[in-house]
Amino acid sequence: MTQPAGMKEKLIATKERWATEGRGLTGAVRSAADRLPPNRLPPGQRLVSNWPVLDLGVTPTVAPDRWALEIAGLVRRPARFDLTAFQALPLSTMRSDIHCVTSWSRYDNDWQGVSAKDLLADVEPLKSARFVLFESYDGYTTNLPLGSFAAEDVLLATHWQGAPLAAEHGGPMRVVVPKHYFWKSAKWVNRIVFAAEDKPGFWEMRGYHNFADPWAEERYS
Ligand SMILES: Nc1nc2c(c(=O)[nH]1)N[C@H]1C(S)=C(S)[C@@H](COP(=O)(O)O)O[C@H]1N2
Ligand SMILES: [Mo]
Repeated sequence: MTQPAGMKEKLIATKERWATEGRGLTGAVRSAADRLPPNRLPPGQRLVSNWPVLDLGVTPTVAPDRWALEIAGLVRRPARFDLTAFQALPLSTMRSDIHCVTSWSRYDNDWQGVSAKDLLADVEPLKSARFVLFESYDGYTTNLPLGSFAAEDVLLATHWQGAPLAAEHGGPMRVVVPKHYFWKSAKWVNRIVFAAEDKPGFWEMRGYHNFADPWAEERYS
């Protein structure tokens, strides 16, 4: 996708300003019980039925035969999966909600792909691995504690609502981490690095919360 010069910088500057202003914060004080169902919608969020596209304004095109997922760092078995090898991993189906920090949420997304649990069983993180960093084809990065990545509901998704994931939503493969704001769900992932130390990603370096729990309204740092 092409865009006017400076658009990407403008978009980044706007989101940095939102972080400084605390845009969208309700200030509601919530108990731990408030975070559980039936409070399915996190504070300050509104429900949408469409699926907005949010990224740095550039959709990287990756030909399926050039696509690869590299697993690096503190794992017993570092790996490089091409699409065929990746799709030979066990297939999982999951339904989850999306919560974007720009205040929209979308319920009941049906995903298909490889569960983080199955990937972890394949590469075996070492005891010293505590954090993961996702690196994408557009240069985007985001970080998570290994525990968040290892959660039951985390998926390396190739399909949405029964069809291959559209390029603008991260196809051929994106990560889906439902318990965190959606910027933690990296699109077009091509490398996952396991490390002992945490390393802030693109938005985490620009005023956004390092952990990003929507029910605790961890929007900004
Ligand atoms: N590679 C990559 N992944 C990314 C982003 C990005 O710019 N590049 N944006 C993040 C943000 S801020 C959000 S809200 C979601 C948006 O995903 P969607 O466009 O499928 O709604 O992707 C996240 N993953
Ligand atoms: Mo976002």
